[in-house]
Amino acid sequence: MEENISKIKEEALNEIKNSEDAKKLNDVRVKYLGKKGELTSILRGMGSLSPEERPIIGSKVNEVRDELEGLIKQREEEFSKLELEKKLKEEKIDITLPSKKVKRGSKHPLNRIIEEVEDLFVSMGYDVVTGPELETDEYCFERLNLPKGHPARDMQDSFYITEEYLLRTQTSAVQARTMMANEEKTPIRVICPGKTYRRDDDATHSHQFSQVEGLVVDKNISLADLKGTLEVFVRKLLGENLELRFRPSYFPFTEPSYEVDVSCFKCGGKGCNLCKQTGWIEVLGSGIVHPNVLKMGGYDPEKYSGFAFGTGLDRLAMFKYGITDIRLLYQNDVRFLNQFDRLDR
Ligand code: 2NL
Repeated sequence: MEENISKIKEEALNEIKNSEDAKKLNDVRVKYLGKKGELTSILRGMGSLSPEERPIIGSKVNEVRDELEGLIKQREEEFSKLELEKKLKEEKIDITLPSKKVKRGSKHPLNRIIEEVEDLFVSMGYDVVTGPELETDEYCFERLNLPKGHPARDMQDSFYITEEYLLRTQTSAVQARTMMANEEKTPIRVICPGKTYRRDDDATHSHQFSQVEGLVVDKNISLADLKGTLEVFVRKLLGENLELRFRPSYFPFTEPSYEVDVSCFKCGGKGCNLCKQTGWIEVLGSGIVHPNVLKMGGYDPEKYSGFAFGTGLDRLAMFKYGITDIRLLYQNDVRFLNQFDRLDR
């Protein structure tokens, strides 16, 4: 019996030594020390031994079991240490590697222009006012001296939702609302930036575009105020050395009306492809507010006068940043937008 125990011990020691991994080692444990293991069955069979043999065999088995358990534990620790080393090697992080670049957004060119225009007019004492994009026929046309049947309110050009409602074709409705809302009829100095809608879509026209309009109403407002203000506006935004040219024109809401040209900022007025060889580029529409518009806004045209202007922010952004297709401003292609991130730094 004792020989048998020694033989089991030798075998077990060998197997423990030769087990290649934690799983094999566990198999060895089960084989010798488990419930049905070889050493355990000797203990179970103790009943058949003589009373003298029992304590001797019992203590021998316990001794071998303790020794095997100790060795298994030691081997287990070796395995887990190896495992950890392997993991550390495989999952090593090189903290000296350069980090992944954090992608930063950039300000959209249109928002740059809008903010610049707003800052400029706020510095001259104007308020920035916004209003709804879905407008009524009354505020979009009627109150701007465009009665029903007027050729400028051609159905082909506007997005009508119902007979009464349409997507605003210009932001003038906001100024009309501003005049109405001013119950004390005090002087007005506002700019109204925002999205506007028209039914076209090509390289220079988008069905949705952005405008800013301005309105000043006060006593004794004259053409000199209009010219001086627009000169400051254009020169601050596009270049201090630019010349302005006021060309008589027609708008239903102003009388007299002027289109404002600026000397070509590409060729300086000599003539190039941008100014179509004329030396001038049209940038603004403007005029002295029509008495009918003042009257409908609740202002007495005998006491008050005003000037107004409007310009396309898309066009201004295109000029300022050399963009040739207006649709680029609305497609939000990151390859396009990325080009503006450097301008902040
Ligand atoms: C243009 C021309 C213009 C106005 C807009 C206006 C508004 C009121 C009264 C009088 Cl409430 N006028 N707005 C006046 C002249 C021209 O816009 O070319 N826009 C893109």
